[in-house]
Amino acid sequence: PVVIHRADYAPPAFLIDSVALEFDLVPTRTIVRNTMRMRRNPGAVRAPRLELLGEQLELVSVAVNGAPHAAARAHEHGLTLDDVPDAFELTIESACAPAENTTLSGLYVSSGNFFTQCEAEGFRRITYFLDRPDVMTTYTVTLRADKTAYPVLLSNGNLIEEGDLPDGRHFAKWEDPFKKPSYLFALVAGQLVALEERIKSASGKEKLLQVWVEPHDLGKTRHAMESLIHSIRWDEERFGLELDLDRFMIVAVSDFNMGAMENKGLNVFNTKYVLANPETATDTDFANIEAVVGHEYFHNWTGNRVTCRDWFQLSLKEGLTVFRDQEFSADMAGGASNEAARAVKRIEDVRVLRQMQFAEDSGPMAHPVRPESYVEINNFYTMTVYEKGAEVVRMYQTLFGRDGFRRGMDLYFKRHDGQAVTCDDFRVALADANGRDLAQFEGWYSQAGTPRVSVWTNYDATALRYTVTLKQGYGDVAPAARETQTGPLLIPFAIGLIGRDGADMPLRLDGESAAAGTTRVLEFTGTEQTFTFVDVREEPLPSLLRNFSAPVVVEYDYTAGELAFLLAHDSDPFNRWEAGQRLATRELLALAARAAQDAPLSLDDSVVAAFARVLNDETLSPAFRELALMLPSEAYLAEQMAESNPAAVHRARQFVRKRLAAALRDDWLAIHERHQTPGAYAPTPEAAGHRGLKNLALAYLAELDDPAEAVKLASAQYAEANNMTDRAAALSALLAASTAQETPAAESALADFYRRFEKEPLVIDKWFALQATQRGTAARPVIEVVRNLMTHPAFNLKNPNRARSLIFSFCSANPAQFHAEDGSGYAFWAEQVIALDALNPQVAARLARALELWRRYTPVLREKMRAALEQVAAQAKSRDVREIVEKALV
Ligand code: HT7
Ligand code: ZN
Repeated sequence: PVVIHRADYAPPAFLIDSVALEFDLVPTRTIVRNTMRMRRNPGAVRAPRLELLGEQLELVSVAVNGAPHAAARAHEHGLTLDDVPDAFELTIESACAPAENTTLSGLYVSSGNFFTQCEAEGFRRITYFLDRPDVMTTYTVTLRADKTAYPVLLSNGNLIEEGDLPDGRHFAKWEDPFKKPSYLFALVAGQLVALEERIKSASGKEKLLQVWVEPHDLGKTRHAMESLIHSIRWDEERFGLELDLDRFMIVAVSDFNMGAMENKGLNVFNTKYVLANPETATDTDFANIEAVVGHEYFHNWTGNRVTCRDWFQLSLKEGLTVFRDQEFSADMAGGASNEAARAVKRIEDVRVLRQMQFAEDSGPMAHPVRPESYVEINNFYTMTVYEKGAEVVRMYQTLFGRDGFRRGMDLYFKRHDGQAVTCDDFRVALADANGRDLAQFEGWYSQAGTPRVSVWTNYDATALRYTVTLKQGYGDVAPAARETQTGPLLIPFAIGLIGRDGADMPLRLDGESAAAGTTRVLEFTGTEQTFTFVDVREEPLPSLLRNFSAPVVVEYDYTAGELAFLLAHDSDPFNRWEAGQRLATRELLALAARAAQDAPLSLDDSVVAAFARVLNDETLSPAFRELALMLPSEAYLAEQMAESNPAAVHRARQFVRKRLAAALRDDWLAIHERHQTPGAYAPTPEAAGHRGLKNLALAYLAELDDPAEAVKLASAQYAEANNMTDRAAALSALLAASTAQETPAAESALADFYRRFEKEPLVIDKWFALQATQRGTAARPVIEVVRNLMTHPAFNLKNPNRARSLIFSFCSANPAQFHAEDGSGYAFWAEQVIALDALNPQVAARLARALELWRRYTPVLREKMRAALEQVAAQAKSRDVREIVEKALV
């Protein structure tokens, strides 16, 4: 394979001063006329010829300064032009076939409408171009299409002209005043309607906001619009950043590879992250919509105004923008000062990071936040680039505080607005604005793998000194990742010390004149370093890495009693939750080891009691209690085992769930009753917290050996629900209960759910996903259900949301069933990766990753996984899938 290396970066040989694009939109054959004003780049080595990138295009004509150009040669990867002057106008006509484009990259048709997706390298499927992010130019776009079939014609920027053409056609001309890279280009054409709002931005300028959807979805756009307005206000207030265009559009499309795309002024969204009403969307959907609308809007400054020099710098925009959307959601949930509400969001984010990014970091796809090489860039839109990248940005804020972080952001924009820059430029701006040398911090961008911090403590009762010794290193990683690990990192390590009364102690480090604060951020820079606290009146219990101040694993030998104490008392809500997770993880891993040996399982009463205390602690928010009582996921637990054994983990986790269900039965019943949310549905964090805890109670009750009571409650909740959160939770509980005892209630609720929501694709996705993630029985393994559902008339492999709802849900979110010992899950996976590969390589490659940690499993599973991977390696055609399976098999 061709490997692209970061070290090989060279500036472009030519620049484009402006581009005019004209589209004659026809599904089977769209003609694109592209006129570029080009010149040689004075900052680059003189190139012998002009190389433009292009894929899947039919070249029609080429003209230089208006005259046909004979020295032009089209090939598989683009167009080569010899004999070009130093500055010239280049006009290229080409054709593409949007209706046949199942890759959903470039120009394609979805539900009869036209859409584009250009990030990362889709623009070259639309026209020949210097399709790289450091070539920025201004675009004028003319769209022509049949007026009846495509009444709405949209592109980036401002609408400057529109009108009718002969033969029932019409046109619209758009101009984007801002220079942008080609990956931010977009067009949309079709039968769409918009919810509109006019607002004034901070400086008093009028802005038109639109959310475009298919006509039957107009009633589901209000929440997205409100989320957009909140995002605009938040960026003005928190970062002083204003919307720069007169018009900002969001368009929803049902066929989409990812969540959404931040094209300048014309964001294109997966319908999943736009459409919501109480009947069709859950609390999680509402929260995700707010987060994704925010994320894409925030890209307008962090990504669009300041963009990436090359794709190795992807985290420059993605890590920073994820951090910004996380802070936005935290502020929306709890404001700047409600630490408990902010902690709930923090816990949710860290859960995702630890479950997904830590796993990625331990496997064959491990890479630094700023990767060194790739075969297919689409494979590097990863948890590491996004989520670990966000943690890296968060650490600047932890080190410098909110004000220091803001100073750094201001300087970053002052220096780099309108430029394509690097992660180093960002780091240097943050350092300079705060008068710091952050050279060591570069390691966070260049080193792969999850750092481990081992902690030792010692209390000297005579001298009243408490020492904390930290040692950093990495666990086992692939050799390629180990090579990147060059030296110690600067780790902001937040710590508190808790006294016997459960209260935080005031903290004074050796050498300081007085105590200050109860949480301190230690700057841990050496391989091993000791920090000494003085005036420590009694031996404290350390609260380590408060608020998860760095993306590391902390190793410290807490006793079960100490964890229970932290769970009851830590003033840091994140660490309170963390103590419960550590306690649960420890018990679950011990039980999984026993389950693997078919030994009997038991759980100490003290563990149950520790969880019962949190569950019934009314001073804690329902949302926090829900998170505290949620056990670590099966995937996370399997990953912690020396040899991953999904069946043993499942048995252990189910054992604990059943034990908690039975021991706390009365509490669960009381909670289910007490946390009802009568009246009209509102997706506020508070109401969502009540529903979350209530539905967790229902899920536990469904684990009882005799689930009759749960079935009764769930059936009533299913029938009476006025919102999707409660209805879906009830259906899920019915499915869980039917594992213990076949119940007609589950089957009839499933059938009812389908009938009710047949016309709502996003809800039917839930219907598929619920069945793919169910527990299954020996008599009816889930693979049978899934194979059967593949033949359902509503199943469609070409629609990524539908493929994800059934295939990905089974392969990635149902480990115990997917990893069946007979290898049936792997055979299914291989078939689907190969089938998807022929349609949509990006989606196929995502599915391919479900087996990448194969070496970590028990020998029986490992061998079957290897065989499946080899089968895919032998048959896959795309660069996308090949990169994943070949790296996995190395
Ligand atoms: N910047 C976008 C990333 C993206 C993408 C989006 C849709 C389809 C394919 C895509 N490839 C990459 C989304 C974001 O992070 O905001
Ligand atoms: Zn993004």
